[in-house]
Amino acid sequence: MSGGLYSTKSNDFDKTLDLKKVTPYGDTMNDGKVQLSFTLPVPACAEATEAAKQLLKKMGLDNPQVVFFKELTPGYTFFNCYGNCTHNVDFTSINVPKVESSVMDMNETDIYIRENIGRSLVVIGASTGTDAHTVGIDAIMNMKGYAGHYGLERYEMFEAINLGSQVLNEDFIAKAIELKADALLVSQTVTQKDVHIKNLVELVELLEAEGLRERVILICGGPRINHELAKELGYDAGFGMNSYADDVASYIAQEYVSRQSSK
Ligand code: B12
Repeated sequence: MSGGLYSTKSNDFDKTLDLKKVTPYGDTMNDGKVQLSFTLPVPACAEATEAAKQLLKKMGLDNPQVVFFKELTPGYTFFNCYGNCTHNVDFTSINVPKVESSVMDMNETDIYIRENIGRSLVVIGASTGTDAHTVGIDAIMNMKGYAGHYGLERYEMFEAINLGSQVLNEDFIAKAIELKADALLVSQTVTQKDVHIKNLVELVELLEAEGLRERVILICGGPRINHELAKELGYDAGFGMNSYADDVASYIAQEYVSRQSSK
């Protein structure tokens, strides 16, 4: 007997990958399976799970399932759900702007700077404005580094100064002037009410007012920052999640050399 309800054939799953129609992968190709979680401002009850399922349907998910729910506090219920995404995207048509530099490791960057610049580059970093998150900027700058990538403080050819968090843009600029910074590294984690945009734009405006903007390599980073956004806001480069000191150090060194040679 072949096929039917009790078939033991396991090779009849869809295995076709069409990059023009990419959809989520759960157990098998093109099954569209996604997991998502959210909170509804209603008490936990049968009507609440039904409301969650109806929302999933409206989000374009077939076979909506609530697999976990719990009332977190009276009147607010949290849901974990599964569903099959009915949409797809054309992966081949996507082109995302990226920082254009080749990534070197710490030793290669140090050698590159020694040979092409001949002095240490001064880099100042901070998490600015009201942002109290330090782990991101520390990951890039700390001697110990992050996920096996040493931070800028460890490089021989960077003088790296980490000002910490909640640094006012004015104080950041004052330090940049005092230390004759070659590059400024700004970290922004909180994006509620677009506070990061306001803060990042303010820094560019203050640098322009001081006549400093073109004299520094201006970089921002954070979990919700990307190169495209950074460029839009007037930065030279932006780095998001999964970026390391190697990426930033290589970029600064190569950008510095490229600016010197185009002078
Ligand atoms: C730890 C933490 C805190 C700690 C921070 C302690 C500290 N010393 O940093 C404390 C408890 C203080 C905190 C407070 C708050 N937090 Co908080 N926090 C987190 C948490 C759990 C982890 C962040 C983190 O350390 N990530 C690890 C680092 C390594 O990752 P990263 O920052 O993305 O950095 C990498 C890249 O982005 C990049 N990068 C980052 N910066 C830079 C800079 C440059 C120049 C470059 C090149 C690269 C780069 O490189 C890094 C390495 O790859 C996140 C949730 C999460 N899981 O992400 C929430 C989170 C960031 N916090 C959040 C919020 C809302 C807050 C508070 C407002 C909460 C409150 N209501 O009080 C306050 C904010 C206080 C303030 N004034 O800023 C939200 C932000 C939501 C948003 N979109 O705005 C998050 C996402 C939690 C959530 N899901 O709601 N938080």
